[in-house]
Amino acid sequence: MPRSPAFRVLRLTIILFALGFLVYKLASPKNIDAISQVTGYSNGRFRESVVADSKPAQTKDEQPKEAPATRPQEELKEDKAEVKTKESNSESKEPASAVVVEEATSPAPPPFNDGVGPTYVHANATFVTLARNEDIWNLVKSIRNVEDRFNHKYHYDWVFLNDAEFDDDFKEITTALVSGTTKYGKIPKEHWGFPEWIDKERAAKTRQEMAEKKIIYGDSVSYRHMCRFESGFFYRHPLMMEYKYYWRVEPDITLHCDIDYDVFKFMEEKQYDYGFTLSLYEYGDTITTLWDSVRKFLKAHPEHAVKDNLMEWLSDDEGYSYNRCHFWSNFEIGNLDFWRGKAYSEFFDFLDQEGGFFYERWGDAPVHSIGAGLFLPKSKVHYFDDIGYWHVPFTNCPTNREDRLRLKCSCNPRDNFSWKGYSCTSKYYNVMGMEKPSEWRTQS
Ligand SMILES: Nc1nc2c(ncn2[C@@H]2O[C@H](COP(=O)(O)OP(=O)(O)OP(=O)(O)O)[C@@H](O)[C@H]2O)c(=O)[nH]1
Ligand SMILES: [Mg+2]
Repeated sequence: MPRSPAFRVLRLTIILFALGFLVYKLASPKNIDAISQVTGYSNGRFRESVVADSKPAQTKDEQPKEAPATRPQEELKEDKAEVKTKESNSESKEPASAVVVEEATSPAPPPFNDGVGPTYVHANATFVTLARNEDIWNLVKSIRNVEDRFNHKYHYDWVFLNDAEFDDDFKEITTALVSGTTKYGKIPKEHWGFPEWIDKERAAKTRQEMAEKKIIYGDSVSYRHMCRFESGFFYRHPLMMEYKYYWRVEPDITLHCDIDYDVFKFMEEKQYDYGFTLSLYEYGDTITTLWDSVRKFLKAHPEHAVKDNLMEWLSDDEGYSYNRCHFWSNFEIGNLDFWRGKAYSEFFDFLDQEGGFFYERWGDAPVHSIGAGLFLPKSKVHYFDDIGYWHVPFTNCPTNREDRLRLKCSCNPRDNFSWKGYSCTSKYYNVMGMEKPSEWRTQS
């Protein structure tokens, strides 16, 4: 359809106006920015240069020390209020679970941090254990007890002795458990065997008779070597020669209470030479002639029996006979120099010649007890009422409740053997002239 010239002019004008408006809109700064963000291109330069030109993120150190002077006071007040709120949140409004998580994820404390410091002056002391390789799993229990209740704070050494070579397993396990240095020694043949003067046939006959009488360990050769070694040789093994004090530990014992002081330094400071936890009467059939030999020795060496000794504890008739009281030697804390001294050395050599370790079954407990009881003043022998101790079948449990609670004891005071009729501890208190702990009667 033909159009008039006026209509054509109007249509052209409208198109030009619409195009002009579109160009104006697209050319506004806002749209240029939007386009550059999408394309990465802006004002003829790639966005990298835009980023490089922009101010880098502020680090903590670069933060302005003071608020700009131009900032309104209200704004500053608001900031301070926000900090305060955060602080008070962390102090009092933090949920309890957050605190627990923080504790659980904090690094573990260094080992032995409750122990003595590097400048602590130790006593010259060691633990000592006689054991076979196969004793290892009964022994770990003892070591764990001693470490947990005492030695994790002090790290005293531990000497292990054996009539055979210790195997690698024994050494690795015990070294891992002991917090001090461990040492392993083989017992020389002369200290573990029949001495040349022993009539082996007579010894075998004794064993046979004791087996028939069902005397415990009566038929055992190795038990006799053990008793002889503990009586006269453990303290002169080369590994023991560098020490002054020892604590004997056997497999399968329990320590019932914390020991909150250094027992070796205690022995040193108080000048004690022998410490025990349990005492009792020896099995008579194992020591039939022991006291006869003791009397023979005392007659030959009257100079060795000291004044104010424990003869009254060992004998009820001024030395005529032995009442069989002895300290139970599976636990001992003592001074090695006493065993190495002239009196006890001569005493042991005499008994060894007598042959009772093999012709009877003399135990190291009565031999040690008679030696300590006669050649030490009684003031040098100490009863550790506070050391909770168990070796099958007897328990020493601190007598007074106050001590049991303070030392976190796990023993039942009713099991305390020390005030029972078959114990010699009550007699020890009488002979020492000491007052018994207040609760002793309730445990007798
Ligand atoms: N190397 C070695 N050690 C031994 C031998 N016999 C015993 N022992 C150790 O000597 C100590 C005393 O032996 P035990 O068998 O405990 O004797 P006991 O305490 O009288 O008797 P138990 O009631 O059995 O404990 C322990 O430390 C034993 O590990 C042995 O033949 N060789
Ligand atoms: Mg034992």
